[in-house]
Amino acid sequence: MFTRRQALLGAAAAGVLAPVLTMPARATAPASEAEIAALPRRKVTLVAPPFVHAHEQVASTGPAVIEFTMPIVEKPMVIDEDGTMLQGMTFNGSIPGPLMVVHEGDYVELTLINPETNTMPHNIDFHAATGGLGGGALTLVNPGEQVKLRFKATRTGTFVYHCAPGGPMIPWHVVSGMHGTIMILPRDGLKNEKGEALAYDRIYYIGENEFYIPRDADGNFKTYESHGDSYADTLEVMKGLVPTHVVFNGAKGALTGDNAMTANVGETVLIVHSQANRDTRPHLIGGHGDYVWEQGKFANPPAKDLETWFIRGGSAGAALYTFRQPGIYAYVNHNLIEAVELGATAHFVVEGDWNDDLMKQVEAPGPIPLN
Ligand SMILES: [Cu+2]
Repeated sequence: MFTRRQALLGAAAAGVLAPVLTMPARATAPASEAEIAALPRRKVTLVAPPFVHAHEQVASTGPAVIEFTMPIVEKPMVIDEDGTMLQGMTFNGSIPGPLMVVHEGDYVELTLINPETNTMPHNIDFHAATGGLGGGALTLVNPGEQVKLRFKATRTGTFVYHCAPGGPMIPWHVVSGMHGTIMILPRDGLKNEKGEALAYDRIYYIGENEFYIPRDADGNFKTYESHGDSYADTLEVMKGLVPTHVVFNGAKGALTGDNAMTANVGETVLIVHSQANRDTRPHLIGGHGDYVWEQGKFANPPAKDLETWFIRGGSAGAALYTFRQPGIYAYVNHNLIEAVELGATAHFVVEGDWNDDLMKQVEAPGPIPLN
């Protein structure tokens, strides 16, 4: 977990006044291979969502080459409390794939591994990258192959990445779990609409995914032996555009109960929310978005005080909220049928002191007095 204190230490280490790259990288001349080779390199170990690998909010150094490695994992995954099985496809073994964090001007260098044990070709399209189908054209790997892609992080924000191996394989791989998000922070960190610094104490990554699980003649969800086995039936359900499940982080209940996200009163949490295929509308019940980059792009000032925000299919957004009351907060897709019936609900468990000024039960429930 990355803290505000670490962010401030990072800023202090940078001497604050130290020159940092503030010009958009896309406005500068292309760097030569020799210049890129001279940059420092850093390896990042990715972690499974909703958690996010350690990172600086304010960059304490200049641009670097940030090295990531992601294996592609095809595996059956349980997606609800009834044991319904998805023939899952994942980046790094989780749905969604991990949140990757770099700064503007950094180079992302990804080694994408398709192990021999897999059955299908895969690739990766980064919405943050420029050219080559977002990298999709340069990363198609068969089982038993790996590939290394480098792209320059020229625009700040939260951007989806997903598999896009061509034709109907594209939506099939995406709705089978092959999507994630990269967050490219401004080198000097997040800012509000006045250009003042914003920081977070905690960050969580929620990747929403709808599933299309075929049913048998009795209406029960079918289980398949393999991805290939499930393909034709799944495509038929997909073409109906009526999902059987709409979930956060790969399964109903993946972020509720014992798996709830946590925070303390007074802490500021950055919630990154992606949907690679379909629109959604996150809402924190009993809370708000203090600052929301609905489109997820930090070059635009954040909207303030939102009740519900809109995440376009194929994008990721970010909401910053300081918790003011303790309790269990439900964080939902505010299509409430999708939240309650289909699974798109998460929980935040927040500890701290209740503030009567903000809310108080002035009188407990009781009988209605007779005149
Ligand atoms: Cu794929």
